[in-house]
Amino acid sequence: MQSSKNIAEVVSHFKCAADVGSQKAYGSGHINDTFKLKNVSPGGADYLLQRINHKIFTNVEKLTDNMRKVTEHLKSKINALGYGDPMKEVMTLIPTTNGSFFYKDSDGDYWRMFYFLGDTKSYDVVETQKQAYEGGKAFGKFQYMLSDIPAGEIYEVIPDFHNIQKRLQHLDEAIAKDTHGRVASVTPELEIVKHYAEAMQYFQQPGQVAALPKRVIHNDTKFNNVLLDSNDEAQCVIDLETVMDGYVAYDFGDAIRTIINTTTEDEADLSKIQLNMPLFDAYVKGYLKEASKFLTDAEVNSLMKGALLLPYMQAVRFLTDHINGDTYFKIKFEGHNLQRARAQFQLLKMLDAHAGQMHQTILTEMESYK
Ligand code: GN1
Ligand code: MG
Repeated sequence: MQSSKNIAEVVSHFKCAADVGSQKAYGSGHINDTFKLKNVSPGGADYLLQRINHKIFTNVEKLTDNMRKVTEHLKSKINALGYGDPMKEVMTLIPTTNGSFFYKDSDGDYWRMFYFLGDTKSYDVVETQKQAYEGGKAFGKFQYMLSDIPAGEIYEVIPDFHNIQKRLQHLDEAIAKDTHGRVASVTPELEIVKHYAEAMQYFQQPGQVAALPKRVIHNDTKFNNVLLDSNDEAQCVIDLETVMDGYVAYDFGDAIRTIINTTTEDEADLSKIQLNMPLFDAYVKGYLKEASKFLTDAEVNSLMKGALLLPYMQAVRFLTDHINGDTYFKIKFEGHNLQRARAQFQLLKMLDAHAGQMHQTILTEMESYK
C-alpha cells in the first residue's frame, strides 16, 4: 500500500476535496490498485483513486482518451434517451489541476480519480435472479448506448485482448520458455487446453468474421463490474478501461462466466462449481430486453459460443500467467493462478454439457421480440 505521504502528493494534483488520511484499499480488481478516500466535508461525494498498471496499459494517454470518449458518449445518450441521472449512471473522471485526467508521479506511476458512487453494491457471486436480470439489463443497455460509435473510433489499448489464437500463442511461448519450471506439473491442464482448442476458434472462422459486426464492447463484464443500487436495481457499469471493439458475445460470455457459477472465479473445491440455471435465464431476459434492439441473428446465434469461449480464454490466460511466474494477475498465494485456471476449466466443462439447452433459452427469449 502507498504511504499517506505519497497519496497526499498525488491527490494534490486533482481538483478534489479528498481527505487523504481516510484512504483505504478498495475492491477486488486483479490489475490496478484502487483506494477509496472520503470527502473532507461530511456528506460530500467520496472518491476513488486508482494507480493504473502501466505495464499492462502502456499508453495511458490513449487509455484516458478512450475513457473520456466513452463516458461522455454514455452521459449524452442517457440524457437523450431520458434514462436517468448521468452522474449516477456513468463514472465521472476528475480532472487534474493542469486539465488532464491522469497524473504521473515522480516514480513514474500513473494515477486517475473518479467520484465514488455511494449507496451501491457489487457482487463477486450473484445471489438472486433480480440481481442477474438487472446486471443483464445494465450490460445490454451499455452495449446499446455504445452501438452508434463506429468501429475503429476507440483506440485498441490492449491489442488482441480477446483473440484466442493470440492467447494460445502466448501460452505456447510460456511453455517453450518454462521460466519457473512449472510446465511439467500442469500436464492435465494442458490436455484440456488442447481438447477444446479447435472448438474455440468459432470467432476466427472466416464465415463468422464476415457475419459478425465488430462493435464497441466492455471487454471485462465480470458481474462485479456492474453497480446495483440499494434495491438491487442496475445503476452503473464500471471499469471502462478495456472498452474496445469486439464481438458482443465476448461480453455476454464473460458475464455468464461470473453469474452462472455458484461460487467464486478461483474456487479450489471443483465440486462446488455448479451452474445456477435460473440466474442464466434471468440474465438472458435482462440482457435481451435491451440488446434485442440492435442484435443481428448472427450475433444472437453467437452468444453461447461466447459463453464457452470466455471461461476457456480466462483459463488459458491464468494458466499462462502461472507458467510465467505470475507476472500479470495479482495473486494472493503461490499457485493462485493455477487454481483459477482449474476452476475456469471446470466451469467450461459444465457449460459445454448444457450449451444446447442454454442456446435454446436465448432463442426462445429472442422470439418474444420478433
Ligand atoms: C482482470 O482487473 P480486473 O479484475 O477488472 C482482467 C480481465 C479478466 C479478469 C479476471 C486488463 O480484470 O481481462 O477477465 O481480471 N483485466 C485485464 O478476473 O487483463
Ligand atoms: Mg478490469
